[in-house]
Amino acid sequence: MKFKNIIKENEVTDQSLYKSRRNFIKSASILTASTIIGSTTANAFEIGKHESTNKYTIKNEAITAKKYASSYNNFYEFATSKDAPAELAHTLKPEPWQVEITGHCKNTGVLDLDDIVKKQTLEERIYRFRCVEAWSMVIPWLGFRLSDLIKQLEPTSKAKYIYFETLKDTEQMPGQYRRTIPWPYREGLRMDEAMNELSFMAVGMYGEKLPNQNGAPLRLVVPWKYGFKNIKSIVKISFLEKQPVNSWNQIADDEYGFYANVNPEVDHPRWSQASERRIGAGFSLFNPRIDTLKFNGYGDYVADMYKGMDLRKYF
Ligand SMILES: Nc1nc2c(c(=O)[nH]1)N[C@H]1C(S)=C(S)[C@@H](COP(=O)(O)O)O[C@H]1N2
Ligand SMILES: [Mo]
Repeated sequence: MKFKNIIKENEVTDQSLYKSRRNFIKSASILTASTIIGSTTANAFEIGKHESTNKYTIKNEAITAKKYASSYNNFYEFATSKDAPAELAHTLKPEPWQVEITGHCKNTGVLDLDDIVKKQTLEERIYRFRCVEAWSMVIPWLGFRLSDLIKQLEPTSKAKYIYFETLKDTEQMPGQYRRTIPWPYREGLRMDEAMNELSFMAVGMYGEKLPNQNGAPLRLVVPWKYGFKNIKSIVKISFLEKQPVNSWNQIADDEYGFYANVNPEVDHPRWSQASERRIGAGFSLFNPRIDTLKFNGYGDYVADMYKGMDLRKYF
């Protein structure tokens, strides 16, 4: 399948881009449990209390309130503290947005994000999110399966890995003046991981477009892996033959692996991964740490991909 509507940024007006973006978010919201929309102002509520057609829904765990998910962030392109990205990320301009497709696939080129999204069926997925720093959240994402996008791009048999890059632009992302990370931020997956039914491209959360600080307008969500794999504000996707180097692995390869599968049995060299702190679940006294689950609780979907691999070596 070829993309019919590959248009350049200057061939459409900002207004039409804006309108189509509004439309997909609107129609996407209709597909989701309507109560989710109420959660943007309310505190965390029980997932079990509203209807969800989502087979991935997590029972007996509250969705993290949006105010926490959108104000406690890791986004080094703006700052290294958790609260600063929400204050600073207004300089990012997520509309219009284009994504370059390169490497071993048939449909290389520059695609407008609106055209990518128009071809997808948007759905809501409520997933656990576990940062390597041992905090966690439960987030209702809005987006589409990464495998659906990959099928449209038609990778060749040489494509063994997929590689993502974040925008590099000091005007939009002033934190890039500091060399905290060799910019741009980069992440990769093995092709079978990318095709897994859990791998998701988010364009929204809590029934709305992604806030800038959460990686607008397009980010990866791989819930069985540590948070740093969930690369934000993606501008480039490449299909590669060899395993690429992801940013955190490049910075400290003894601390952050390529796989980064959530694993309570394999500690970070500087702290335990056996438990985690659920953000927004109350003050520390009433907010005991909870046990971290292997593959973040998604083993039924993903464990087979790592059969026979030493997860201490491939961490
Ligand atoms: N481009 C980019 N993507 C990124 C990061 C970043 O600094 N830059 N931080 C990662 C880390 S460490 C985490 S925990 C999550 C945080 O996502 P959130 O702010 O939406 O919770 O984003 C990941 N994706
Ligand atoms: Mo993280």
